[in-house]
Formats: sequence, C-alpha cells, structure tokens
Amino acid sequence: MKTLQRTFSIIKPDAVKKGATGDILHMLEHAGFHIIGMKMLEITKEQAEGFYAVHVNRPFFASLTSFMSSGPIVALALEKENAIADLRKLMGATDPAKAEAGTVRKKHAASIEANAIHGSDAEDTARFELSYFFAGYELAK
Ligand code: 3AN
Repeated sequence: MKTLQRTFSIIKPDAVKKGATGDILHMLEHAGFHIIGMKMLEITKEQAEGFYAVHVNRPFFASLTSFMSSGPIVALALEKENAIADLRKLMGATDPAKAEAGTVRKKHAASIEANAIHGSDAEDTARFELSYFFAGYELAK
C-alpha cells in the first residue's frame, strides 16, 4: 500500500527575485510532488526567527532571518510517497558548490545562505513547519 507523506518547502527570496519560481515548481511536479497548498507572502524578521528557532544559537541566525524576510517567498505544502527524504534529495546539498547535478540548488542557488529552497528535514519538523504557514483547514481533504 502506498503511504503518502506531507512535507513543507519554501522557495526562498533569492529564487523568487531571480524569476525561478516557475522552474522550481516544475521541478517539484516533475519529480512527483503534488502541491496541496501554496502561498506567496513576505514574512517579518520576527516571523523568520520563529520559523528558524532551532537555529537560534548558530552564527548565521541573524543573517539568515534577515535574508528570509528580505522579499517575497513561496510557502508550499507538498505530498508524495517518501516526500521528506525525496525533497531533500531534489534540493541538493546546503552548499550549492557541493550540490549534485539535477538538483534545485545546483541549478538555482547562489550561496550557502541564498540557496533557493528550504525543505523540512524530518517528520516532526515537517509537522511544525506546515502548521507554521498553513492552518489545518487549508490542507484538509
Ligand atoms: P538545509 O536548508 O540544507 O537543511 P540547514 O538546516 O543546516 O540547511 O540550514 C538552514 C539554512 O541556514 C540553510 N538553508 C541556509 O540558508 C542557512 N545556512 C546554513 N548554513 C549556513 C552557513 N554556514 N552560513 C550561512 N547560512 C547558512
């Protein structure tokens, strides 16, 4: 039996700004992800800090949260079998210099911070991140 899994993704400000939103959505759909929720929005620095709370002690926290609140982003709720791991694979390594061919970051990321796409790294973070950007009724089906 197929077990569908949900994960959360963000097309980051750098990718939206350079006009890569459509291509990234195409890469996601081509890889078998179903887009079950999508919104373009801007978040405040405080909202970015809440989202990235697990990174509060990392040296790049201030810069990361400024970057994530620097322009429009696209928040995505995605569904597919094995969605969490498969999205991580499709994203590529955090550092685009280390990302494999065919990944979103290889194609679109500019730097280790402005790296085009976010994806949840585990079931518990996917649950938290989905609920941070989407209300339950928006993803009910
Ligand atoms: P990933 O997004 O690949 O899961 P994490 O969770 O280690 O990577 O980091 C979250 C985000 O923080 C990254 N997407 C990136 O934007 C930023 N980041 C990670 N490491 C660095 C770093 N060394 N310098 C600046 N920003 C970083």
